[in-house]
Amino acid sequence: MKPVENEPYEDERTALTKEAFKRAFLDNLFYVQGKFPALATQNDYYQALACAVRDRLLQRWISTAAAYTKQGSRTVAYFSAEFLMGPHLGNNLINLGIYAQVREAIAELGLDFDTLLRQEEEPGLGNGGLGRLAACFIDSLATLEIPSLGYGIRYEFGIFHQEIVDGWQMERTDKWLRFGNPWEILRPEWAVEVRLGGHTEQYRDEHERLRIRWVPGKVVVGVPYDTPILGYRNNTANTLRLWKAEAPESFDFSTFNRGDYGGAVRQKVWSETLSKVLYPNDEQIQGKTLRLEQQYFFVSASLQDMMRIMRVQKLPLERFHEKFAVQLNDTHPAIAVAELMRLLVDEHVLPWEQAWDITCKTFSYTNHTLLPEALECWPLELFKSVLPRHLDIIYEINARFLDEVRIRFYGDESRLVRLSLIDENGERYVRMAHLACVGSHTINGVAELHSELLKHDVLKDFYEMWPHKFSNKTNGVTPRRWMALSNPRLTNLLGDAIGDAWIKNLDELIELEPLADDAAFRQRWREIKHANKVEFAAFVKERNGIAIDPQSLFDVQVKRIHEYKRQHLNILHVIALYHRLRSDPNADIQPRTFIFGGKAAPAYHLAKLIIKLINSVADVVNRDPAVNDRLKVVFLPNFNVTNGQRVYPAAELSEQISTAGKEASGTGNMKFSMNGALTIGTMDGANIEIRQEVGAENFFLFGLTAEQVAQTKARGYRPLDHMTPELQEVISLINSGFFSRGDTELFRALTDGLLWHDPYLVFADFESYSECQLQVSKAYRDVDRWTRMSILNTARSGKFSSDRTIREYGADIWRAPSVPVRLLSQQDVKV
Ligand code: Z15
Repeated sequence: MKPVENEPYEDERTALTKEAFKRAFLDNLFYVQGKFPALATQNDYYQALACAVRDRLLQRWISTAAAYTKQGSRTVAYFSAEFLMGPHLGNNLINLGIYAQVREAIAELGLDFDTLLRQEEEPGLGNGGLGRLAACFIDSLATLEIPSLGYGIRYEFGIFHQEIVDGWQMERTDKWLRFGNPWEILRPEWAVEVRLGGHTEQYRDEHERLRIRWVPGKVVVGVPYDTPILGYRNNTANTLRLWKAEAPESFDFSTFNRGDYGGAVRQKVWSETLSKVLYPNDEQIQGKTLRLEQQYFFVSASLQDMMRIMRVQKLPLERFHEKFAVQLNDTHPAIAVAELMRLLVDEHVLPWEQAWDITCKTFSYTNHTLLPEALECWPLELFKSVLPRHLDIIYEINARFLDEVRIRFYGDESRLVRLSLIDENGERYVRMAHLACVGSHTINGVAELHSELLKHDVLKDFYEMWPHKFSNKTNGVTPRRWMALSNPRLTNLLGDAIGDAWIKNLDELIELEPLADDAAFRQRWREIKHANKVEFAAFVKERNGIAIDPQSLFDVQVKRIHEYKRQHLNILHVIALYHRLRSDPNADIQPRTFIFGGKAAPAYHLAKLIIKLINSVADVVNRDPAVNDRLKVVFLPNFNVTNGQRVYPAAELSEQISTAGKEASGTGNMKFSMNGALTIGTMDGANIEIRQEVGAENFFLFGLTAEQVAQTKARGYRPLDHMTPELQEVISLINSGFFSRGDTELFRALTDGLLWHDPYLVFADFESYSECQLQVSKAYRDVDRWTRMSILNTARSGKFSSDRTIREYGADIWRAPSVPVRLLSQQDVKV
């Protein structure tokens, strides 16, 4: 097939007009779903609509493939164990620029567009910030027209579905593929084999060269499933390529021939477990063999796929690093360093030095956390049993690396111990962050403070070795999903006020600044926030059965539940307010609705107990007529991308209250701010940069700084030094069983932790937080002041577009020029 050089032709099938859409929709209902209206379900209608949109994606996808094949330029490969995409339909309509037309077309067919949108099960193939960042990045890569591939795992079950039963989190499996997935295309012709386990042996090849042969214990096949990723209103459709694990046919054949049918079936079942389920931990590793196998599986499949692309484009493997820039999203894909070495040295017989040069020029590593429990280390024996050849390769990388260290730092034995890829203090481990650092030409953190702490703390020795490798790339989020799609009322107002160039160039929001002083504009701004709150209140009523007052301040903390994020600090303050109101029924308190949402890792008992406490407080407060006209507490079950899209537009106060120095960046903080919520937050992660941008007077700051946290700990933190009478009342109320029907022990693990050994310094920050919350209430009562602050938050949030982040990666790390795409039609492509 060859693209023909002529002007684009509007295909009848893929035109963007309302009429073409209606036709396509009815066509798909008949020929794809095989239903007629009397029998069709809402899901059939959704599928029919999705397929109509998909045709438009495919046209852009083919056009993009043609442009990239012709240009042959550098391609970014984003390696990530997680892609938390959220629903595709609405986003694709936004990026095609046809959301309004399609909405009308569906309405004219007598259907409810929002009901159809709600049919889509979101692909929840990630845990939280890290997976969602990957999704924002591939959106921005496509919008900036940078050739790129996202590589990951097509988990059959994504992040679990959270239900709340009697206040406790319950997990249900996420059967997101139940009704099929219209956004993916299976590419069985590009399947690859991945080996695992077994042992290695030496042999001499036909040229009498000494080589290593890896005799695997088992083999799986990786089958790619592709999802086209559209840019915003351009012709680019990049690819998200996710691998499903299957059994190789030859394998069950041989077992079957030996008469062992049961064995063949077990082999098949085992193979498929590799891509069966996402590990539901955010920022804490479990050290399970299957997890290492998953990581290696997708990394090996992806590197082999990239080598196939080189072959197709007739490029020699010596130029791998010129063709591809690979970004490692945390250490989860860091085994890629050893795998690329294996492929180049063992399979393609390149000399070690040349292979190492290619490898180091290919990879870049992003670190996302400073928490010690999140730094991946694999027990040596486990590692060896899964990847015997890679362990030898890592030993060789390490030996050469430590030789370099020895010369650079003459006589510094302890530095060798600290830098080694193998941790030998007691049980031996492979340190994945060290492998990533040694095998990458750049290393970055995800916010200014985080990158500084990396250089001077966690990766200090690497920084002293290679200062030039380090840089900061502050995170961002896509304004397409997090504003244009999720906040249509705001998008309309912005369109009237400043046009819609901001969707592609978020810095243009600065044009709003003067309007903060325009009373009529402020009025419209408030009306929009209010309408969003009314809509959200209806949703809460439906989901939780709780009536919340849209006149009250909507105070929101949504994110994974973790002690370092300090949801317990928030709920302690809620209890303090409750106590104040019960002690003085006439206390003049700003009415508030406290909204919480987030999942706890299933084995993280304390996080689950925090959820139980929030729900227990909610049960008491919401039923108590003495306060429930002024205080409400809501725990929104199953916080995910879809629910995020509902909550950010309605939020007025954004809770970003992590212990300073613990939250690498945060990205929810950005979504709130661009949607006009004010932040109450610590000097942590990107909060610092948000405050810098929006102005200290438009941000509610409290708490210890990272430096003060470190000092407090160095001196020996004693929670009781920070006890106040009010805090004492709060803890006593919990321990008295007031929120647990008289059970005085239920929350003991939580309160004892806070009282005796709290690494997150909740008590140390409690007073500062309570005081700051008083300032929030005061500001809220000055309606014009608050509105002005809100407008300025949106106006000054331009920096936090992931387009800016990706431009920085592009300029400083990848050096992959953009390649604009000319739209082809079917007429342009001849077989
Ligand atoms: C995760 O979601 C993050 C870091 C991790 O190391 C893991 Cl395993 C998961 C988050 C950070 O906590 C958050 O601060 C950051 O904004 C996000 O990654 C994206 O960089």
